[in-house]
Amino acid sequence: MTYAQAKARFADWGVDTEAAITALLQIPISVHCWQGDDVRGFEAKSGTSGGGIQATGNHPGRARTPDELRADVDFAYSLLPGKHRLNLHACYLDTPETPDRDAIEYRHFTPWVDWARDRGLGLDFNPTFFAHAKADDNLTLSHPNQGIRDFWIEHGTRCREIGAEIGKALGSPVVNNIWVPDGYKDTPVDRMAARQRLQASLDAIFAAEHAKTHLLDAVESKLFGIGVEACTVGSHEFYLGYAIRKQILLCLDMGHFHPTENIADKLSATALSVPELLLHVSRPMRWDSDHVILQNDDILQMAQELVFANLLGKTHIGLDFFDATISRTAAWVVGVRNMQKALLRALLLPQSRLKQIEAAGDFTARLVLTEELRDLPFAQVWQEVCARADLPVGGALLGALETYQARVAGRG
Ligand code: RNT
Ligand code: ZN
Repeated sequence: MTYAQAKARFADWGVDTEAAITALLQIPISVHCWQGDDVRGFEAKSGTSGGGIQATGNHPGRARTPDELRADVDFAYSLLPGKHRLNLHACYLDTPETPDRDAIEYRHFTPWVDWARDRGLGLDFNPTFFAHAKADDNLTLSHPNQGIRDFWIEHGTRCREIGAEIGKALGSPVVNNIWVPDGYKDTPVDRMAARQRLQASLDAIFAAEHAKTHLLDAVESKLFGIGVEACTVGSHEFYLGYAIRKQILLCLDMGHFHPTENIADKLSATALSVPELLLHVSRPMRWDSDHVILQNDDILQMAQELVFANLLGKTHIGLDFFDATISRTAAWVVGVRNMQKALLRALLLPQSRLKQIEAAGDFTARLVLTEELRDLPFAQVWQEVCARADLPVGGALLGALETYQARVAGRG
């Protein structure tokens, strides 16, 4: 089937494929830098991630320097339709200096800003509350020791300042997302004290005002992590309440809920009470929250909710997975493309007709049509998007990914 034929099929349903393509190309995906090097970062003494998260595998080609990581991301972007963002973690600083986390400054990140400006890209940012001696017990902002809390408060405060500077320099607000690993392996007897300490530390970090045109604050909840099975201080209820009270962004990571929960269902429910949302699009599998995303029902439903609930304008879509058993650049390209394909499919559905049928109470028609619509020729529209941008699909995509992987495989 040609694109013209597919376009006609969609037109039969009242769907304009050109409008869908235009809308898709306006949606930036925030690409997470940490897939490129297995969440190691570029601090003098960087090691494994800790904090209940872990990248497993030893595939050749891990980026060892900021220059290598930038080259890898550039390559990934070159295979993606549209214009995207880069999501940096504080431990990815690019400087010959060796500041501790409580001493980082904007100037330690300016090579990233210059790189982003050259390419017209936006950046996002995250404080790094893990992989550090002061986080070895998986307690940071909720640590019982005031000195340790102060260290991490200083880190969080500086990250907001750095994020605001970056946002100002690039003319695009930086989403600064706070995730802390804080929690307990076994059942605590004083959850309240831990949560009060986390709350007070967050209040201290958020005390400074930054222009929303430069910085958007987000907080990310979690259910559990490795070694933090009994209690996560920053649970979903904790951060939902906190984000509403502070009117900041709530970050929903798709890997951070019980496996039978439907994260797509949470978008409309939370969006009514927080100003904007941040998504960490991910794929949980058993105890791991961070597999490369597939075109599975979870992702399709997420994209459909974003489109049907009219939430694209108030949702920042970021990816969060790390797989070190495959080509890291391929992981990025497949992950971003899957998110884009899911969004395109949602944009190509006859939304108003389906909503009318549901409002009329005709659930039979809703079932029949939603299942029949799965057979529409979405693939031809995606291939058209790629063809117009001169991007490979299918076997040609694999070839391009393998060629680059072969070039980086010799990295030690
Ligand atoms: C961890 C959180 C968090 C991290 C990144 C590296 O479970 O999902 O977002 O993955 O900050
Ligand atoms: Zn996350």
